[in-house]
Amino acid sequence: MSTFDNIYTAVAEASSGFAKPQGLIYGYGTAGFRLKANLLASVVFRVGLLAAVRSKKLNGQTIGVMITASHNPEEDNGVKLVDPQGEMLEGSWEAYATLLANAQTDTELVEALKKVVATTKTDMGIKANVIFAKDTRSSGPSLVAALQAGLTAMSSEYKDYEILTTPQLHYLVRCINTAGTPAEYGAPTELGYYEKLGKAFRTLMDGKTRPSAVFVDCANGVGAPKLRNLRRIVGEDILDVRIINDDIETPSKLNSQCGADFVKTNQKLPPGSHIAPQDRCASLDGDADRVVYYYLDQDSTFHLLDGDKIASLAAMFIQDLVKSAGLEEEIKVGVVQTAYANGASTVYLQKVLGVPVTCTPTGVKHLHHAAQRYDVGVYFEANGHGTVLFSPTSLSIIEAAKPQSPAQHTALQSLRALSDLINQTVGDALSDLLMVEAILAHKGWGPKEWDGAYTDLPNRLVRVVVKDRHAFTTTDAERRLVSPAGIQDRVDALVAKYKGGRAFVRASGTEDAVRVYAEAGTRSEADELACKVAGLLSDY
Ligand code: 16G
Ligand code: MG
Repeated sequence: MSTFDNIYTAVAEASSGFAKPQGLIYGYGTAGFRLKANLLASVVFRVGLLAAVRSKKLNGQTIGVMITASHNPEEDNGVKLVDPQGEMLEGSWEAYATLLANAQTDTELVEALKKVVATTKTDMGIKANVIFAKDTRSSGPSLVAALQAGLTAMSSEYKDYEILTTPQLHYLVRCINTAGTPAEYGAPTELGYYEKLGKAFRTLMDGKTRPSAVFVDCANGVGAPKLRNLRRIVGEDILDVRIINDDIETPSKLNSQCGADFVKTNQKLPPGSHIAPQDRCASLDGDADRVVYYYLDQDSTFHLLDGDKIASLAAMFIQDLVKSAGLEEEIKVGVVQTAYANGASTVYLQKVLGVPVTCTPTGVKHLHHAAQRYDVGVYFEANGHGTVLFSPTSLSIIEAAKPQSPAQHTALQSLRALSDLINQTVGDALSDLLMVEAILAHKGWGPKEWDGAYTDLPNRLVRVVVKDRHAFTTTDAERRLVSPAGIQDRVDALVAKYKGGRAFVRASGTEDAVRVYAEAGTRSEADELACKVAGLLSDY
């Protein structure tokens, strides 16, 4: 008997209470595991096992587990792991999560667990530390019980932070792991999160008058109570937030006819919004890691200010601050986008602002890693996931810089405050919201002035159900298809017929479908191009 057989026995015993449904194949994808909540107990139990192994592997550093299904309907749920610096689980471990989730019997599970431990050369003698939280879904508590059972079987230490936004959990993980080091990120409490953001926001708003109200649709999810907390700590004298869609007591309302995904997909106001032309409005998603803005113009026409607009606003502002601080030789600002970024935003960033732009495949982890390669890396998906990363070197430069004038002093102070305000672990709707509010206040802009930086090219997104989406493989950051053979040439031939046209096809990572995106000079041309490209897919 090895010393750790008692752990494996405990795992086998506990796992019988969380049997894997027959015939289902689970996969840890860009958003972790996500599906109908009633199919998730066995998966969450096993995520508990893996979280403990991951913590042991990393010398007992704290690992996070978030139970949420983001913008999905209330009957869904999901689970994902957070690595020690608050980033997404390292890519190579996703396969271990999938392996554990698919072990059919208790015996197979123990075998799979032993395999993960052996492959990763994990010392089972190290104490594991895990923290977790959940969103407001009614299935959350039972999934937490499954998680606790997995952690207990592994004799892991753990702490339940109850209901939080996803980015708040990422923040806590980083705070805990950096406590007492030079890179200490903040106080490892929910209050510490609000205080860090609040202090930074007040510094940025120093000398500014309170902007007009911003109306925030919280998707009837966790963002509502948390934004209320944030508003209280920031201070209503400087931040006028009007919260709408904050009913977390009625499960069916979560993400229903509201929230960032609804607004982005339908390009319209959530029904029941009572707003006037030029009011600033924002929508969060169900776990508050995504935000989009929008407004109505004088004719009550709806205008979306999506992730691309937020990235452009942030890049413009930070680039100006870096120049004003006299640091433009030392600190280079760059932007990371995906193929879904509106072509007009890319042109604006490169040609007008003169900042480099990198394109990566869809999914936060890809953008995050690419942004880490810039001194200051602004990354946003068009759908509103994103943040701004300050490299350790740029932070030291900003910290050490000696201002030569009052203007330089102010710029440096603003840069320092921004690096505290913007969540450095993951895209965070609450933090991004404060960033946008602060920038608009500095510029004295309303939504129309912000929107004026560039005009979006008309675009159309179409979802197509195909026989086998896995047959659609891509290259060049998902902008070109490699297979099925010959299809990309046909797409190219269609695109060539439209002036300023662009289109690409990629398999969804979250749904059993293929997505087609098209852009062109006019609305009808964009629709036509998307429709024609979608039409090609039926042949495959
Ligand atoms: C996931 C990703 C999101 C991406 C979306 C694409 C994370 C945390 N989430 O929700 O960034 O935009 O997938 O979905 O990475 P799709 O593959 O179905 O188009
Ligand atoms: Mg989300």
